[in-house]
Amino acid sequence: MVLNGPNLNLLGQRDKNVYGSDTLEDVKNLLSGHFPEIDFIFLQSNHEGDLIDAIQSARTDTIDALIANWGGFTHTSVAIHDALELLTIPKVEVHISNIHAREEFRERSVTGKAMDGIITGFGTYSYVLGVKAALQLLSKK
Ligand code: CA2
Repeated sequence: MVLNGPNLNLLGQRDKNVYGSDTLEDVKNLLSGHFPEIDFIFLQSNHEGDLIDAIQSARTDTIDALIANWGGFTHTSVAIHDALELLTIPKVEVHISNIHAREEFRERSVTGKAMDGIITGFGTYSYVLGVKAALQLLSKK
């Protein structure tokens, strides 16, 4: 499952200097191009509750791993953090930009404390690296 948080529906339309020109549809295609054998569930929501519902829905045998860009909720959401703590599959957080090279308020990832790891700063290729990291974690299970 690949989850995308608030404003990522606007990817490729604004702030191209920070996030590049790929749209979220391009990211989806990038993943299916790199991993044709994987059946991705790819979602975006601007609503915290919807993202929490999706995390809870991943607590089934049918979802092998979670790759997520929580958008701005990364830096604020205790509720997403708490939902993640209850999810035991591999969980990889991804960011298009390098959150450590930007404003100070982006330095801290609240959600990241409940993920297995964080990939940040490789443009939309961060998603590809996120899937590779999840596959590595699954191979060790
Ligand atoms: O670098 C990332 O992937 C972020 O998760 C993106 C979030 C930001 O709040 C995080 O600090 C880092 C913002 C997503 C907003 O997406 C936009 C896309 C196009 C234009 C404007 C915003």
